[in-house]
Amino acid sequence: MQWGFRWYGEGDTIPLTNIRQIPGMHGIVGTLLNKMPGDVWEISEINALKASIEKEHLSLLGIESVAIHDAIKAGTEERDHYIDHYIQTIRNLAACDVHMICYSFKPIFGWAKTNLFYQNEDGSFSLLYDQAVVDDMEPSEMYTLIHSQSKGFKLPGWEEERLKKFHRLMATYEGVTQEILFDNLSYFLKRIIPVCEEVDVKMAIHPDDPPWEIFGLPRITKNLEDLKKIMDIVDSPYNGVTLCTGSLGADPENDMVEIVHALKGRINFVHFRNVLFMGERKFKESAHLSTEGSLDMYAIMKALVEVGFDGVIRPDHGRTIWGEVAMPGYGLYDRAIGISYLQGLHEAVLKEQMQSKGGKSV
Ligand SMILES: [Mn+2]
Repeated sequence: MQWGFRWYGEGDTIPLTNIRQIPGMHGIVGTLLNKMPGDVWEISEINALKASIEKEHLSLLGIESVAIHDAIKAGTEERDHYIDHYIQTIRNLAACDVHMICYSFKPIFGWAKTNLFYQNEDGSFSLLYDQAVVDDMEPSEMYTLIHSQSKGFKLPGWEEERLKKFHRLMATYEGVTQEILFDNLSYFLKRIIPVCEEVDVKMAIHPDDPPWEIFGLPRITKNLEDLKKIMDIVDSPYNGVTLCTGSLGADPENDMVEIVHALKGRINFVHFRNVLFMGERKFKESAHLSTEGSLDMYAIMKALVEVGFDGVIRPDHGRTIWGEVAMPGYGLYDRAIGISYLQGLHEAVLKEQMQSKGGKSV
């Protein structure tokens, strides 16, 4: 496995010099925040990002995300033009020796929470989702809510400017059912995956967060059944998933261990995060430890080792702790604690496995 950390570029409050000091850290899952969906990522821009990371002796392990233009998701007549751009970006990333792209195929809302700074009993803060709050809201109000709580941080996908385009966006997706959205994803994958195979770039689709329908918008990455259907569109290891344990795991019906085994060979990226169920469709993002949330993180790590996962893994959202001022979910401290815990689980699982095979402990 390669241990990674998400980093938003030079504007991130967390310097690479700090990330580098986290034990066992291999590199960064990065992005170009100035790129709009549909833009071609130029080789010079990718190389500049890469150089800034390599200067700190870290590697650029993959991209999160190269966003998909709404024309592709909604299947409008401009989609081929934007798929051509996407293909050029894939080729340019490959030319810069970057081989993994995380993406999502969700209309309008990439992720949703109803409280970005829910105060836990110990004084730390977590992101929280409560369906009851969403049920009382108009979709456009979600932007106002997220923006009002973001403490000045720009949250990807929730920029206030996007709200201005919101009604136009809603119109773009009018009549786009779950079936149509799936067909549009099929069209996209059938065009890009042959290129990914040619240049060795693995795609990793991110599941819905939360993994159920909100505001009546279609969602096609909610559970194992959905993901298997997507894997079947193009049966190739280059058409893979981002196993986001906190996204899929927010639905107690999703058995994470079963999902890992069923997606053997198709998990191209892992987001490791725990959630605590607080009621019907209500949960918060807890600390990573199994004892702090509702997921069995040991069992998930064990399953990943059993299926031979050897890609990039990173700690997902952490709590805001120790008075840190950072983007909600993306502070340094709790993610650093989280990754050390994951590394501990991984080492234990590996050594257990070796001992049970009668081999010598490493
Ligand atoms: Mn995730």
